[in-house]
Amino acid sequence: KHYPAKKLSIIAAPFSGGQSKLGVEKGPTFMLKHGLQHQLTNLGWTTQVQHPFSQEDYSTRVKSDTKDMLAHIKRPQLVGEAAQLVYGAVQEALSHNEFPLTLGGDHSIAMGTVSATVEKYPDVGVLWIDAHADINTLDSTDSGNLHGCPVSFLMGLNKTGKLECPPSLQWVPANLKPEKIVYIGLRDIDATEKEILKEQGINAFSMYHVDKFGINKVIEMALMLLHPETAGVGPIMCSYDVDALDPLFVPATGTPVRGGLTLREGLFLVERLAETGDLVGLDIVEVNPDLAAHDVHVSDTIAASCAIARCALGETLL
Ligand code: Z70
Ligand code: MN
Ligand code: MN
Ligand code: MN
Repeated sequence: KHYPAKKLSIIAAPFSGGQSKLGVEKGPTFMLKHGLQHQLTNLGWTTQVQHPFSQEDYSTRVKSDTKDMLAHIKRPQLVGEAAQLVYGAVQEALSHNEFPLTLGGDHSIAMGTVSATVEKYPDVGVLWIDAHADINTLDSTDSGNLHGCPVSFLMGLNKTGKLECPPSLQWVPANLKPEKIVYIGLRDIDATEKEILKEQGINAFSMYHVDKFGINKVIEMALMLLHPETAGVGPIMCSYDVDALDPLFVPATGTPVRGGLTLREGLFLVERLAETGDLVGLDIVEVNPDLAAHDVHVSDTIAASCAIARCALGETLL
């Protein structure tokens, strides 16, 4: 319904500064080398690849810029700059009625993808598929890794804290309301994050709920929660951290947590979103080809990540 012209803007976001493990910046190249663009063309999409970081060298800056700290918060300047470039690329795609498919990179880039999508579709519901809640604030984060914080910035939770929001992240439009995000797949949440989720009244389906209700029922409930007035119908954006899937299927990621979604559950989820015709944007993040003990770990991870994109964009089994 939203993209009758089936035009796709694949946004390559090779960024690793939101966490501490190098290699996650290789995600986009590996997915594209696997043939993702051609696979999506075969589904009837006109595709182009955007490189918002073409003028930057974040890989070098991530390694060399040791002064980019705010208390224990790591690389706020770099993360703010990179996410803002991604924000611009998603805005651009949406302004041309292109579907933005953003390939990470770590999950801090979702500060850009989600806020640009909420700007374009003010009633959009965000499905955050992840083992983690990524809602730590500057004050609550233990690790200081900003990929564990994007949701707090999207919701404006760092405007009132003890640590002042660094200038590099003040551009983030705090346009995501707590009732417009639902999580699926959670199983590794900090105590501080549990409190924030409760305080903000955010709806979340952990792996417990996936086991209890099954993935189909969980998605139906999530859609109803995001669009209560229209019986679950309305624009949806999906920010998909591949660590939501069990490490059996996606071993090459920075923070694998056992007990995750099966590959079929993870693909069904996006197949179901494609079926609604209301998906308006997708991120696929946290693919790290360097964190594999064997070559087959890399190929499994890349194959699963590309399958997420294809299923979200219309591939069906029959
Ligand atoms: C933890 C933190 C996180 C992904 C780890 C972990 C966050 N809550 N997210 N891996 N993808 O550091 O804030
Ligand atoms: Mn364009
Ligand atoms: Mn995660
Ligand atoms: Mn994440």
